[in-house]
Formats: sequence, C-alpha cells, structure tokens
Amino acid sequence: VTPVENLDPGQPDAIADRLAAEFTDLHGRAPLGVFTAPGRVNLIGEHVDYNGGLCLPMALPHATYAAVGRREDDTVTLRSKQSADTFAGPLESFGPGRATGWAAYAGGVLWSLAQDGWDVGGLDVVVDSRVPVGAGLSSSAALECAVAIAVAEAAGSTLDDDLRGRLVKACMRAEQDVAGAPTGGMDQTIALFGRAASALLLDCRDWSSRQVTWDPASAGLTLLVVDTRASHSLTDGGYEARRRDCETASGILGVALLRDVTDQAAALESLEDEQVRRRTRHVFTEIDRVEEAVDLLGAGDFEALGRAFTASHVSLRDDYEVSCDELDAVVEVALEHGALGARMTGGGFGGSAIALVPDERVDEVRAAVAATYDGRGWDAPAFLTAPPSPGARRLR
Ligand code: GAF
Repeated sequence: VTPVENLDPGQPDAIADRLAAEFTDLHGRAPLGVFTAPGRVNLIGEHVDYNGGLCLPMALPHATYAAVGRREDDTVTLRSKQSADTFAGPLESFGPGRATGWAAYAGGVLWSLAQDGWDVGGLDVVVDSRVPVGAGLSSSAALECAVAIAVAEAAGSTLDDDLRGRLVKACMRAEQDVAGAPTGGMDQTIALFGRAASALLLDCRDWSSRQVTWDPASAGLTLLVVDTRASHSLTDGGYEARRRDCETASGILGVALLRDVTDQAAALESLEDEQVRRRTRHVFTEIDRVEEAVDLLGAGDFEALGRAFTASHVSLRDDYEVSCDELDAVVEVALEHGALGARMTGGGFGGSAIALVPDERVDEVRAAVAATYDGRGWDAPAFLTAPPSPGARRLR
C-alpha cells in the first residue's frame, strides 16, 4: 500500500500559545493578541462569485494564525514561520505595485484598511499557517482575514456581521489591487463568516448569506480533500481570461452580471462564439446546481448531492476548462472507489479536489488515489479531512 500524507490542522489554542511565545521572544514584548482565519473548500458553486451567482463554501479546520503587536513607530514588520522572506517598511511600501510575495496579502490588507480610514499605525506581525499554500484552499484569504481582524480588534471594534462584511471588501481590494489576483470575494467571505457544522450559502449579487447545516458525519460520510500538488495560481492569466469571457457574454446579453439573465436558453443561443457560450453555460448550470444542492441537503439526500458535485466537475472540466489531469484523475478514482460524488474545488488549474466518501471507504479512496499518482509518476498528493469549522476569530 502506498503511504499517504494527511495534513493535520493542529490544535488552535496550542498553536496560538506557541506563536505568542515566539512573538515575545522576537520582539521583547507580548503581542496584543493572536488572531486566526481558516482556509476553505467550496462544496459547489464554482467560478460564479464574480458573476453575481450562488456558492456554498465551508471553512476548514486548517487555518492561518497571526500574532500582532503595536509599535511605537510607523514601521510594519512581517514574518512568517513558513517563509524565509521577512518585510519591514512604512505602510505605503505595501501598496499597489510595491508589495511582493506574501507581503502583498498580509501587508496589502493593512494598506487597504488604512485606505478605509482605519488607524493601522506601526505593527509587528508574526504568522504561522496550517493552510497549504498553492493548494487552492484559500491560504491567501486566510492570511488577509487573520490580519484584518487583528486591526479591527486593536481599534476596539466589535466584530459583528456588518464589520465582517466591510473587512471582506478590504481584503478583496488587497488581493485585487495589491496582489494582482482578480478574485471574486467568496474566499474572504467564508473566512470571515464560516461556522462549525455549517456551509455558507452566499448570494454574490447582494452579498447576503445564510448558514446551511452541513453534517456529512451524521450520514456516515467524510468530505475528503485531496491536494493534487499540481501548481495552482490565480495571477497567471487563466483565471482572468475566464472572467473576461464572462464579461464578454454579459456585454452581449446586456446585463451587468450573468446571474441577471432571465431567459437562459435564448441567451445561450444568441452567443455566437462557441467558447463564450460554453463559459456562460457553465455559469448558468452551476448556479442552478447550487440551488439544487441546498434543497438536497435539506432533504438529507447525499446520493443526489454527490451526483450534483460530479456534474459540477464535468461542467468545470468541459465547459469552463479549469480542470487538469491530476484533478480529473482524483475525481475518477474517487468515484470508482465508492465516492458519492467528487469535484475540483476553488479556482482550478491544479489545487484541490473534494470527494464525498462513505466513512468505511475513505482509506480505500486515499490508497487508490496515491497508487494512481505513483503509477503516473506524479508527486504524491496530500489528504485532509474536513469537518466544517469556525471562521475568523481572536484566540488570545
Ligand atoms: C478562487 C477565487 F478566489 C474565488 O473568488 C472564486 O472565484 C473561485 O476561485 C472559483 O469559484 O478561489
């Protein structure tokens, strides 16, 4: 049997205590607090957030932690246990066109909050993360949101839903304007609004949301996450090109957002460009699948939910063309070995897949995926099990 790697999220309080101690060693004083925000998987509703659609993400137990302390001067320092790159400079050095590497996310959000009028001041930030980077599990949003709530807490603000909504917007600006990733807001929203035992039904037209009970364990099922280890980037043009196709379609159809189209069949017929038509068909069918998935969850019909997951993957693979060989192989092998459904999750082009698997077959799926990887000569995948977990919060 090929050995498999399971990524452990760790114990939040123990991670926070250790990070606070390390901050104290480094800076000679205790941090004002340790803040955390989770990575995510999206159950269904992919590449629809920037089309005003519906999505259904959930927060992972794998999270990013930031110990933060105020400084007497105006300098911001950024250190991470996962990176040798450290950054120090005034707030402006983390603005658009200036910040590089992971500082574009952590420093970018400080810059963005200052633009919103927050008194950011000088800060020391030390980060530790259990969200694998480049795995399509939203390590960037976890980092942004952990830092964002630190600033809000330092200002003495209460982290109510209204403030969380404003922080989502600040984090999105950091990602779009500073990091240059033209993403759609789903990831920051779930990082800030996630709840244990729930998925979040998010309407990206008006940003309203509601928690939906998501408890596969009660039906003897595990949501298995597979990090394909295939490279995934949202800044190398593929993601942006998909957005452009959607904008082309909405321009032709005379709507602000593809979600606003009322007669979908007529709309598809009127799109002459075959690629633009397929992209649009994905968006239409995917939004419908999210509505269906929420109904199926309400009815406890996990078999049909699994089929909706797989249909979503097929649409992302064939119509939206954001899958890759590794993702397709994981989905195929998981289904062959008893998964009720499987799909790529997140932006695609690599990254991670999810599979809804009966508990007693999880080991078999893991081993079969690992063996397939071995056979094809790919770097070994990593696995996570994903009970839905809480969103951004202060730990100490
Ligand atoms: C990435 C983006 F950041 C999200 O906004 C979303 O578009 C997703 O890809 C695809 O659903 O995670």
